[in-house]
Amino acid sequence: MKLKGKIVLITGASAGIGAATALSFAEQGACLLLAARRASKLDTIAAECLSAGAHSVQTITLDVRSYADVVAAIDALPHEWAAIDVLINNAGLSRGLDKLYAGSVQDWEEMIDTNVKGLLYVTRSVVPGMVARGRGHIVNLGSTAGEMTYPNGAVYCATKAAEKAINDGLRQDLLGTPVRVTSINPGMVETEFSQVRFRGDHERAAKVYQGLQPLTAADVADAILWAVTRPEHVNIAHVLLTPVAQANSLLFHRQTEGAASGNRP
Ligand code: NDP
Ligand code: 8X3
Repeated sequence: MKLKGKIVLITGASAGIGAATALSFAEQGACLLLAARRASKLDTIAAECLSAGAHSVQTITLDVRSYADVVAAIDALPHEWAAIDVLINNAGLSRGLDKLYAGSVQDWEEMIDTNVKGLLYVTRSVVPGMVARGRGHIVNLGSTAGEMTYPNGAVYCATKAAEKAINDGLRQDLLGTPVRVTSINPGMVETEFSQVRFRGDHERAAKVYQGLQPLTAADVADAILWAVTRPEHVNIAHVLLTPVAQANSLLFHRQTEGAASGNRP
């Protein structure tokens, strides 16, 4: 599939994997709809995308946790932007690392509302149009966390296990249409993710990546671009990518002296 002139909606495009994906699709000449809550960050990414070769860019200030806002944003798209070809359900976050029985209910709700319900809301708003037009591709951001739960992260892991089920269910429900569905499941990627998880505690966030070379957002964007640009009869169901120093959710090889290989800081 060639991306020149194709309409691509990326949620969570203001940072990390979403921003890197926007740039890599911009280089292919795509028309980009960039959605997130932080408008000023989106404006910066939009300008970078135009310089990188995007055909055109629109930003959408949107909190995916509100179904009404998601529906309104999609309904308000001008005619020339309405026929979305590729939806990248990337908006997501983790909050805290706590034993389940001592966790914050507010944190649980934020993760579930964003990573599960937000993904469903955007999918529900965009995919009927893809089916009606007879073309489209949905890419969902999963995680190694959805394949294997780790201590103190049960609720974040549960949201990514839900993503796996939704991805697989959507692919089954779209059977008989030409619409494709892909889950991209990265391991550790150095983005704002840990800053958000630890609410701006830079020291704690840095420890997550200590002693190993994590994936970059561009590495994940590359996998997304690859999945989307396969021939139209090929559906990539899921891609699992990790740093070489990570075997799964639990097992890491860190060069830091004294660090146990399986440590999750
Ligand atoms: P970042 O924190 O760098 O980026 C997250 C993006 O999601 C931001 O653009 C943020 O924008 C957006 N976002 C968060 N909440 C909302 C919301 N309610 N409405 C709209 N947008 C929202 O993290 P990553 O790039 O690392 O994460 C992207 C995805 O990749 C997530 O789904 C994450 O779970 C997944 N992932 C990340 C991994 C990692 O190790 N980093 C590994 C595996 C998967 P804003 O704040 O402006 O709204
Ligand atoms: C993000 C990767 O291992 O921090 O999904 O949960 S991890």
